[in-house]
Amino acid sequence: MYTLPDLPYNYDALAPTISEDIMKLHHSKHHQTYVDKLNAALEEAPDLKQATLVELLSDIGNLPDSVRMAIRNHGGGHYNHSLFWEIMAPQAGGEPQGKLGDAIREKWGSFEAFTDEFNSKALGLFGSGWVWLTRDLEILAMPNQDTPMMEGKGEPLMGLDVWEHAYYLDYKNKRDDYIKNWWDVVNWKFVEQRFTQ
Ligand code: MN3
Repeated sequence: MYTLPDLPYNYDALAPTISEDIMKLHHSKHHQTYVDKLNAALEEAPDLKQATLVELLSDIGNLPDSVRMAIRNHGGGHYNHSLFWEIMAPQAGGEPQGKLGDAIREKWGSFEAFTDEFNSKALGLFGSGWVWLTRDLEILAMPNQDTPMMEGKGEPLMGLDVWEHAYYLDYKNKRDDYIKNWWDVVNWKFVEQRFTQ
């Protein structure tokens, strides 16, 4: 059975970028629901309990019809949010250093050019979804709880939740302000570890 992971910091730690109210609701209600519905889906298909979540999401097309959509949405939701909490931290932000920083500057020319492309894909995503940075340094906007794993692109390095539940209490309809401010809480040390491991 899957369980809700603890946040690696307090609910108020990311304020004012993301308020305590949003973090509580997002983690203890939204994420908990993904966990509960993923577990319920696996009760319907107990053979799948032996597989890891990464295996399930990477092979989404071959799952039984009866549970494929539930695992796509709620398994994706559980994976994505578990990662999201880890790639953020208080007193974070800035520019990535080390190999990841070098690779980003090599591909985009500057860190700013990288964030410009990421922000414009986040702003342009219609409805609910995520913007991902893949292991191959591709920026992908994907709907709902879809992940690059579902396209054979491996576990993402990082991603931004642009569902309204992630920002609406603080930012209302101003998704652009949420996206711009979010960079202040990106935990580049953690993302760099994912890149080099
Ligand atoms: Mn969310």
